[in-house]
Formats: sequence, C-alpha cells, structure tokens
Amino acid sequence: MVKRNENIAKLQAGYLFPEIGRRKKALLEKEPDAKLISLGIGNTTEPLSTHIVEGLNKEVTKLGTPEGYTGYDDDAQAQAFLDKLKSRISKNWYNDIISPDEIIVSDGSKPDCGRLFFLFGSDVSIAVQDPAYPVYVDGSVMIGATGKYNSDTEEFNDIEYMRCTSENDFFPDLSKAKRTDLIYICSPNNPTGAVATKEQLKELVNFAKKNSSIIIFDAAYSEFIKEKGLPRSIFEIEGARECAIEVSSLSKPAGFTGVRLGWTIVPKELKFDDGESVGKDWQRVMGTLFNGSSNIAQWGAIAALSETGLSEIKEKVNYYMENAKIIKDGLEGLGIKTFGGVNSPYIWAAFPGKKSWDVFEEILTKAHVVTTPGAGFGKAGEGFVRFSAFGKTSDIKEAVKRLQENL
Ligand code: PGU
Repeated sequence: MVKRNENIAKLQAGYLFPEIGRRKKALLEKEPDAKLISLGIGNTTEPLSTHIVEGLNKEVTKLGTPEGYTGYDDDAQAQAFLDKLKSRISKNWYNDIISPDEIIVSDGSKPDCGRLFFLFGSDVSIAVQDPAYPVYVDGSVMIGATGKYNSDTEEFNDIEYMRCTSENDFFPDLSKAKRTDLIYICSPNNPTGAVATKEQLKELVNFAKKNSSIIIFDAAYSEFIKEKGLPRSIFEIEGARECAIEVSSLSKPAGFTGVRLGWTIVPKELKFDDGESVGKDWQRVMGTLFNGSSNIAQWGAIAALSETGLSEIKEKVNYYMENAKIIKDGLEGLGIKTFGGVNSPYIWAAFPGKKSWDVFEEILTKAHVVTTPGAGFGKAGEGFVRFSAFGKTSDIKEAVKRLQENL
C-alpha cells in the first residue's frame, strides 16, 4: 500500500464548493421537487456574446482545414495567435502598463494559482487575507508550506492570517501583519466584495518591498469595478513591478468559466534573493507542467479583447451587477447588513451571532436558495454568508422574494 500524502491528509474538509454541492444533493433527495436557485458558486449563466462565438467558430472551422490547422504553440501560426492575444491583453486590458512578453496565457487563474505553488515550493511562508478564496490556503497545505493544523485555533501554524473585517474595511492591518515570503491579496475581493483603494495598495506595495516579499494579486474580478479611481491592477501602483505577480481571467467578465482562459503577469523587474528572474522560472514551470491554453479558447479571447468584444463584456458585467443590486437591496430591506456588491459580484451578508453553516442550511431548507457559508473562506468569515450575483435576473428576483417570505 502507498502512504497517503500527509499534506493532503491535513486538509480538514473537502473543497468548499463540492461540499455545497453535496448539501444541495442531500436536500434534493429529501425534497425532489424543490426548485433550487443557486447563488452559491460564482458560476456565469449568460450565454457567450455574438462576437466571441464568431471568434471561437472561426478557429474551430480553421482547425478542420490543412492550412489552418495548428497544434502545440511551437508552430509559427499558433505563435502568431498567441502574440496577437498577448498584445490585446497588454493594450486593451492593461493600457500598455504591462508588456506582452510579461504575460503568460493559461487556462484560468485557479490552475495558475495551483502551478504557482510549484514555482515557490514548500519552504515559503505565506500570508492570506481572512476570509479568502480557499485555493490559497488549501493549495499551500497541499504542498506542505503551512505547518501543522492546530485544532484549538482551527488554523495552520505557519500561515499568517490577516483578518479582514468591517472594522478595517476588509483590508489587512499591515502594521500588525508578520513578514512572510508571499502575500495573497484578492481585489475586488472574493468573498467580501471589498475593493482595495490606491492608498491601500500603495501601503501594501511599500510593506512588501520593505520586507522583500512577493504579492500574489488575484484580479479575477477587476472588470466588475464600476467606481472611478479604484485600481484594477496591482501594476497601477508605483513599485509593484518589483514585488508583485498578478493572476487574472476571462472566466467571470466574459463568461469563460467553461471556455477557460486566463493569464499570469510576472514583471521583468521581479527577482529572487539570488538575483534570478522570477519570470524565467515561471516560464520554466509553465513549459513543463502546462501545454498552452486551447487554441480555440485563445481565438475566443482575441475576439473578447477586441473593441466589440470588450463592449459586449461590459454589458454582461452590467447585467450581473444589476443582479447584485437586487440582492443587496433585498437583504438590506430585511434588515440584514451587507457589504460588497457595488464593485464586485459578491454580497457579503452579516448574520451576527449565528454560525454561517447554520444560516446556509436555513436559507437552503426554507427558501431553497443556495449560498456560500462565510466560514468556508476562513475563521473571520464566521457569521457571514456570501451571495453570488451570477444568475438569471428572473431567478435572482425569485430568490429575493423567497428570502423575504422565509427569513
Ligand atoms: N480567483 C478567484 C478570486 C475566484 O473567485 C475564482 C473563482 C477564480 C480565481 C477561478 O477562476 P478561473 O479563472 O475560472 O480558474 N471562484 C468561484 C468559483 C469557485 C472555484 O472553485 O473556483 C467562486 O465561487 O468563488
């Protein structure tokens, strides 16, 4: 028999979202006629827009012709697509603050988060926001970078948990944070919906530079920022090129959760303590563990990042943000305090004094609405439930009506 990987054994529970799926299934076994509405996992529901579908179709058709066929990206034609895509990401997404050769295109930001663990190995120390997207902690546990699980504190000994609560506007108090090698930051934030301001990110960059740390900035929801003056990328902040990596994705803004396309930016200035380039090592990791994003998805992304594609993306984002407003107003109308939902597709709803899994169960059984319990994102998420604005507006309205009738 093979010995179980002890790091995987340290994970206390299953991955959050499949666990929610199990609870959904259990309810449906008891009540097969229940019409569940999912405001749980942040999964897009709106069909791809016309221009993007044309882009995808164009490539699929070409793949069936001798002259248009492409395989791995070592052939000239495949390289040319990739170059075109990187140049669009650089110009149309980042306004040229990032150069195309600093972008590595991938199949999404979650897989990139996974491969980043290979880049840094198990000897790094890690800080996360608490609450946080569970991949940062679970992935760190899997590679053995977190030390032992402490059942008294319900935390891993070697992780620096930076509490993000309404008292600090859901941004870590860096004056209290310990120095770590890596600092995971997500803005707009999953799950709290908070967006870091320029001042907060300046403070973060200064902190990272002072401590020679690397920030891993998850910008998967940048397109949902509506208010002017809020930073969409860590690289809008002076000094970030020497201390940050950014992961991003078309999953949420363009509805690519199933198509799969994202990217990671590693600036040329980012170096390890021995002076070696982080970007060069990242290329090495990706060259070994990844074989390029699907050429079909790349064509979809090229279309998505054109002028027409980007205006279609804005429409989708506005659609989901209308949903966010309906949820937020509905909850507030019930006297439930909410955060987020203005520059992010998540509404973080407070249920003080209650266990978030209990609130999750209550909403599931009484209203047949699926949410995500805050405790699944970390200890500071206890007492909160996350509502996702991804869904059909008619379902969102129905869900809010059921909450009003049943809570
Ligand atoms: N980063 C953040 C902060 C996310 O919230 C998500 C998805 C991703 C990355 C993943 O993006 P991809 O580019 O599609 O890989 N979060 C969703 C889905 C759950 C999950 O397991 O990824 C959510 O509901 O939180």
